[in-house]
This record gives sequence, C-alpha cells and structure tokens, in this order.
Amino acid sequence: MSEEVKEGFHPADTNGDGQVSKEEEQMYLEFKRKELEDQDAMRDAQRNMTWFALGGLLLYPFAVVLASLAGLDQAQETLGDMAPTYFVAVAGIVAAFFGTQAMKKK
Ligand SMILES: [Ca+2]
Repeated sequence: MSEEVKEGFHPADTNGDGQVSKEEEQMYLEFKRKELEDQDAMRDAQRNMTWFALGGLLLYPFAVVLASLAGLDQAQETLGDMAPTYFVAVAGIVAAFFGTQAMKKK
C-alpha cells in the first residue's frame, strides 16, 4: 500500500493527512469487505428471485391442470385469466436479470 499512501488522496485516508494509518486501513478494508458482501448478497437475492419466478412459470401449467382435476372451476378460470399478465411479469424479471448480468460483463 506504500505507493497509494504517497498519492495523498487515497480513499482510505479519511482524515486527509496524506497517510493511511492502521485504523484507516482497517476501516477501509472493512468497508470494502462489506461492499463486496453486499454485492454478493444482492446477486444471490436476484438469482434466487429469478429461479423462483422461473419455477413458478414452469409450475403454472401444472397448477391449472391440478385445479381442473380438483374440479376447482373458479380457480382454473382465474389462473387462465391471470396467465398473460403473469407470464409477461416473469419474462420481465428474467429479462432484467440476464440483461444486467450481460451488461456487467462488458
Ligand atoms: Ca490519514
């Protein structure tokens, strides 16, 4: 870190005295670590949400079939009415997820 200390405006130098002290370094590393953890957690959440949405999409026809087998005419009808909205919403979530993934890679 000696090179970065000479620059004087190193982000870890919180009190701006041109030196990165032990505490500042530790604070900086802690901050960086938290940042990475947050990003990691966010990626996990997005991935889980996408899988959940996709799972729902795949199970949707089965729900309709189950409803019709169980004689739940009202449920079957509701599921059928909801389908277009639901599929568009899920497609939006999945597209947004893979879109941001693709953008980050560039
Ligand atoms: Ca300092």
